[in-house]
Amino acid sequence: MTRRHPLDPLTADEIRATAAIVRSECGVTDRWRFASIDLKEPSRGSLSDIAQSPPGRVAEVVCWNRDDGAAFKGTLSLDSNSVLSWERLLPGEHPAMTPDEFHECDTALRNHPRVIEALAQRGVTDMDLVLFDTWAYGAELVPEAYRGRRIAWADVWHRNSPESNPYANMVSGLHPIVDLNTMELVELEDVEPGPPPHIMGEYDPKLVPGLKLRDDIKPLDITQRDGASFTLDGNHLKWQKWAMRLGFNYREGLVLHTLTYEDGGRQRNIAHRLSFAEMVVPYRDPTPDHYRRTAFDIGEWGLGLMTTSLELGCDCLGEIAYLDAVLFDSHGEPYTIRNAICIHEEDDGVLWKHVDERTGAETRRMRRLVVSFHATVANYEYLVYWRFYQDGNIQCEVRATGIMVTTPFAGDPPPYGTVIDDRTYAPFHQHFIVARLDLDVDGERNTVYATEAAPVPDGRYRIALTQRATPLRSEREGVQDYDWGRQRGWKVVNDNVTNGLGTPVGYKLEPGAAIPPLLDADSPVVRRARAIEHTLWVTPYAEDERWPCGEFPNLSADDSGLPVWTARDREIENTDVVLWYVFGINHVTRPEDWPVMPVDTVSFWLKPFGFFDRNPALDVPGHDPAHPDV
Ligand SMILES: [Cu+2]
Repeated sequence: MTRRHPLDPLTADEIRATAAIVRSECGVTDRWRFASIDLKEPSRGSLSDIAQSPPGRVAEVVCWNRDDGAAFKGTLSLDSNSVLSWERLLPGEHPAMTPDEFHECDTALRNHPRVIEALAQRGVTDMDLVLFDTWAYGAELVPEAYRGRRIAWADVWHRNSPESNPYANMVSGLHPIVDLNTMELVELEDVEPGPPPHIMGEYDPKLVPGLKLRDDIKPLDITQRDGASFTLDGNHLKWQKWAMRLGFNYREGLVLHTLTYEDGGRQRNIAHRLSFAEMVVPYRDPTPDHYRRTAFDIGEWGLGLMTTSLELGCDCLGEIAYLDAVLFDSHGEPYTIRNAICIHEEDDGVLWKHVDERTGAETRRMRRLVVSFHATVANYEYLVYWRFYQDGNIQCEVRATGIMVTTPFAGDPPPYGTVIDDRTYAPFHQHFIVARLDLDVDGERNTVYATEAAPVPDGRYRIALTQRATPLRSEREGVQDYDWGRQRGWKVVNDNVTNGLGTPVGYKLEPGAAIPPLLDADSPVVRRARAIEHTLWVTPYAEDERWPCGEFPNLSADDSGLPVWTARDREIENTDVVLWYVFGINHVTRPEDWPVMPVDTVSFWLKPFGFFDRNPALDVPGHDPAHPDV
């Protein structure tokens, strides 16, 4: 059996042991709930000699007492079964939402006489067809009487039939407000709706009237008769010259650790850790059904907890390796998400090519390694793909799909969305993702340079174009925005290491899918998510700085992450830098996104820039070396 590595996620036994320690040592009873149980990753220093002195296994836990709301964060040694720290959360800090509460809230509401009555008034009497979709809040929008409590609000949806799409029919104007600790309905907003629209919101072929499936598609098989070219040893993944360690946690989902590329016999460092640290989805519609609707899918709900099992032939084609993920429920019991992470290779067209008049064509096909996971956050799905290429490129792609939030309207359509069906519109919204990129280009000491095109205005031909690279020396300088006019990008450079040409080695962040907030700086959403106000932030590595909108965005009023850390204006030159890259989708909803959205795809790239001396993919063979006759 493969020996566990200090960065491997907690096992089911370790999750059980963590819950048992806090029960026996901290007075945690059955009335308590767990919002998180996670590995406290060992410090990078302690990873240097794990064979001689492996770092201890430490778990980090957030849990709270449902009786009085008191919430605590603890760290626990799994080697000595002891409590290392146990601290109460500050006022205003609330543990993240849990899937168990989502389900309990649904059960409480579907059995509540006032809710049953309100639905009956609207002609909805079969409660089996109703779905209650609980959302988290910003503190400022919680009705004053309930502030400080663990309050959530809900949408109500209903299915036309037992297997039809619940998100096809919003019960507009009906919004329960619930205390999640007591599951008490504290308020029921009930605004009389207009007449229901006649819409077709089904995507399951058997429910789509008159749908004829295409019959002109022949099989396309992906086969690798000798198997895949990667090896997976526990969580350690090797493919051609790339090597990395795969991690997974409740909040970020997939994490990539210790990413290296082999070059001339040397394992060269590129990144220490890559992950998604936050996702902020504000709906830009101030009407009663939507004004509260801002999701922090990572900080409030957890991309890991929302991760769904992948299926061969549908989600991934070819020779696939899967990794399961082990998570916890709110009672501290472990469970497994089967096939949570998919690893496979893909053909990606031409890698490089030239046709010489005399010698003919030299063409190389490109192969890429893809590491992916899919999260379903209620109506929406996020498909996350990290891709590694033979030329040293790294692409991070996100595909948004699933079902849009839609609402019926009476009279003129509201200006905050697109009409997508009979008297029904889909509100505009944005998906901001904050990628946390802890790069280590040939070592820890790196400097980020903003690079810009700099045309020379005078000169004989008025054609000169130069490139300007400005080092970002402090956190204030590290706050950067996308600039199309100057083709701004960011190069992460190790000034202490030069390539064969004598220039410092670097990797460049190419800013794909950068979107502006388009929000007033004083809006409650921005106050909770200052991180989305800029395209890039750069901080010096600090172990406890992981959550750009704060550790506890649930019911938050202010962003206690990036804006607070960077206010110190620490030096970021020639040090272990962390880049926080904000990208996403400004989702101007389309009729074609209904009733299920074809994927909306966005990505950014990390590309070697002087990391190598020349094209590192010259050594890619022109044909399959195992089958030269092919
Ligand atoms: Cu969207």
